[in-house]
Amino acid sequence: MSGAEKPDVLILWPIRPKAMATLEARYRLHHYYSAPDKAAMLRDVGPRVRAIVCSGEVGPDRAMIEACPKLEIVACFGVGVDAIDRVACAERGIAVTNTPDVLTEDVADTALMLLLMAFRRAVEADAWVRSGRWEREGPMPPTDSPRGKKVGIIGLGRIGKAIARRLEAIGMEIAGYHGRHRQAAVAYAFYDDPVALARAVDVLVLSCPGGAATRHLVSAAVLDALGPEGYLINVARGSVVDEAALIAALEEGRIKAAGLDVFEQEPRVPERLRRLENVVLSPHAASATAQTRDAMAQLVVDNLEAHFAGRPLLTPVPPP
Ligand code: NAP
Ligand code: 8YV
Repeated sequence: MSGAEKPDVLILWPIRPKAMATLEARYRLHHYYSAPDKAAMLRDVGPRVRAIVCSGEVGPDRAMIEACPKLEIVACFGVGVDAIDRVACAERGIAVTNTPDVLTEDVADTALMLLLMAFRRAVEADAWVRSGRWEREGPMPPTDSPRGKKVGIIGLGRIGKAIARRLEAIGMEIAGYHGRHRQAAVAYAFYDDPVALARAVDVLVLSCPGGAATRHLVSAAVLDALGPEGYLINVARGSVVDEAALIAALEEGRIKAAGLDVFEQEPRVPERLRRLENVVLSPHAASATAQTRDAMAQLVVDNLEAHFAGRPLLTPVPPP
C-alpha cells in the first residue's frame, strides 16, 4: 500500500507498542487520545476516517460515528463493547470487532485475586507489616476463610466460567448464576432475579457486560440481600453496580467487603470509597498483563488487516 493509499485510522486508545508500530506502518494514524483539541481533529480528519481503534473504556458515540461518514470498522481493544454506540454502527453497516478469549484467564485470575485479598484482608496485612504494627501490637486478627462459602456469578460466560473453575478449586461452592438465559449445559442453579441470587450466597461475583441492559443491576436491594457477611467482587463494569449504594453499604457494614476492578466514573474513584478499609481497589487492570495485552493488540491488528484485505473478520461482534 503506498503512502497516499493508506487508510485513515482514528486512535481513541493507544494499544501496545509493537502493535502500534505495525499500525503506524500500514495506516495513516490520528492520535485522538492525545490531541490537544479533539473537536478540531475530528472536524479535520473525520471525513477521511475509515477505521477507529478504541478500548473497553473509551469508544465512539453516535456524534463521533456521524462525524466519520466513511467509517467502515471499529476495532475494540477489549472484549466488552459497551463503550461503542453499536446501534449507530449497525445503522450504517459499520463492523465492530473485539478481543474475546485471549484475556479470559487473566481476568478470572484477577477476580480470584480480589476475592482472596478481600477475604484475607491482604491490603491491611501488608500495611500491618510495613507500618510496624506487627512488632508493636503482635499478630493481626484472623480473617475469613473462603472455603465452603457459596458464590453467585452474574454473567456466567467465558470469564464467569473461568472464575467458577478457580473458585471451585479453592473449595468454594458455586451456588448459582444470573444471566438473561438459563444455560442448558450448566448444572449450577439459574436465578432470574439477582436479589434472590444475592440472598442465596455469601459472595457475588460480577462478570457480565456493561451498558444500558445491566446498569445498576446490583442495586441497594441486591446489596441488602447479600447481607452483612457478604462480599462483592466486580470485574465486569462499574456501571453494573449502583456505586453510591455500594459505598453506603460498605460504610454501614451492610455488606462485609468488596474487591473492585471497575468503577462508575473511571479513572475517578470517589474519596469515600478510597478511604474504606473493607475494599480492595484495582485500576481496571484485570486484563493488564503484558502477554495478554499483546495478544489483544494483535487481534486488533489482525482484524483491521482482514477487513482491509476483504477477508472475514477474526472476532466480529454481531449487531445488537
Ligand atoms: P461473554 O462470554 O459474552 O459472557 C457474558 C455473560 O454475561 C453471559 O453469560 C451472558 O449470559 C451474561 N449477560 C449478558 N447480558 C446480560 C444481562 N443483560 N444481564 C445479565 N447477564 C448478562 O463475555 P466475557 O468474555 O465473559 O466478558 C464478560 C464481560 O467482562 C465483558 O463484557 C466486560 O464487561 C467484562 N470484562 C472486564 C474486564 C476488566 O478489565 N475488568 C476485562 C474483560 C472483560 P446471557 O446471554 O444468558 O445473558
Ligand atoms: C481492558 C476490558 O481494560 O476487555 C475488556 O472489556 O475492559 C479490558 O480488557 C480494556 O479494554 C483495555 O483498555
